[in-house]
Amino acid sequence: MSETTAAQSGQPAARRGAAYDSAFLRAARREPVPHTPVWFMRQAGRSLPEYLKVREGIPMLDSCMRPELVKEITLQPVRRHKVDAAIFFSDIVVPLKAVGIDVDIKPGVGPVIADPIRSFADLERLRPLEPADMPYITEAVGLLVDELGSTPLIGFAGAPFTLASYLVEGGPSKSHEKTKAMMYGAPELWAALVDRLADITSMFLKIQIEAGASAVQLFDSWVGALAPEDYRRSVMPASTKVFDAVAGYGVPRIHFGVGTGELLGLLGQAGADVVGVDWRVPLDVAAERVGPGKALQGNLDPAVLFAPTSVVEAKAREVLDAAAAVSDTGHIFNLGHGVMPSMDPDALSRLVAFVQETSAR
Ligand code: 1CP
Repeated sequence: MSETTAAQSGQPAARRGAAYDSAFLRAARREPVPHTPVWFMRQAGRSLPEYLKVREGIPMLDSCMRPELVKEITLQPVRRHKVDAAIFFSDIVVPLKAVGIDVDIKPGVGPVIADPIRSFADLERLRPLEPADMPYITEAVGLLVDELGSTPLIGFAGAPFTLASYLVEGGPSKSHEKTKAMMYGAPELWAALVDRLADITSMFLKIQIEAGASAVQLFDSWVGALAPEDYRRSVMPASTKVFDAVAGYGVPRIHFGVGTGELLGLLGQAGADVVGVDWRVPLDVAAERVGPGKALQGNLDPAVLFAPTSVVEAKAREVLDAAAAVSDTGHIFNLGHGVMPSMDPDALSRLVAFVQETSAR
């Protein structure tokens, strides 16, 4: 892949796509929109019967390496829910597998790492990612962009802290105890680890953008486990490195984490164009904490989807009203975290229509 991007050569890269004037990309750039755009984190996946059908008998990580299947799964929620953006079907651990880490996604558990990273010697197993390591990603993004037309495709990657947690713990963790033990107790090893992960993540995003993704989201999912000062000192430089690495493309960069109420000011400084907010902080309050010049994404409590439609609509209206109260902030409607497997897909489709119709200008 050439180091010279379209943006660096003077050609506005973000203008090249058919999706440039979509409500989603306009909101991300904080421009006027015909309606508030809406999509859902984890919109593809186990809540959809058509997903369960095409995934039958195919392990999760194998499915991520089959471009035609990735295309079909990515398109399923777009067809069904009429969301304003597609998110590429893959997983945050795919680039780790691509550089040779022994990782598997176990059903009902999540990513499991055979040999966790715990020492400087282990770090050598985290070699740099090259585009040639994942031709299936370039192919799948290309197929999708052709098919999606004016609907934007969001590329994504895991942020250094969230990836480090899986690599150091060896699997999903609520307490992140080994991860934090390394961060506090072996700061030089920690800094080297998150720096290597920042480079891998940057390349994963570049590969998706070069293939045609028109926005990217950095999933800093578990960063809410950190106190602000620890985030600022030990994690933020690596996340900022990722945002800087893809700045030249001119595509919107979204930054999302869970439980980040106390971190929103720092997330606003880390380098993204759009800050994702979970359901714990109303968007008008979040806008104050994030600071000026950023669009916001969020933030309906996913669990609200299990309540009757009238309640879902009342709570969605609260989210729209809170965003409207800060009129110069672009707003992308989303859940405060991902779709849950047990959610009723019809309730999600109704929510999409409600948001698009209620917010129509
Ligand atoms: O067999 C299956 O269906 C496994 C379930 C599944 C799916 C559908 C996993 C395992 N990953 C995915 C796809 C996926 N993962 C997507 C694309 C689909 C979409 O959004 O529509 C995305 C964006 C991810 C990102 C991801 N993977 C995150 C960040 C998002 C978040 O929820 O905060 C994280 C933390 C992961 C790790 C992971 N992969 C899978 C699971 C169950 C988990 C979480 C495990 C844990 O609790 O730690």
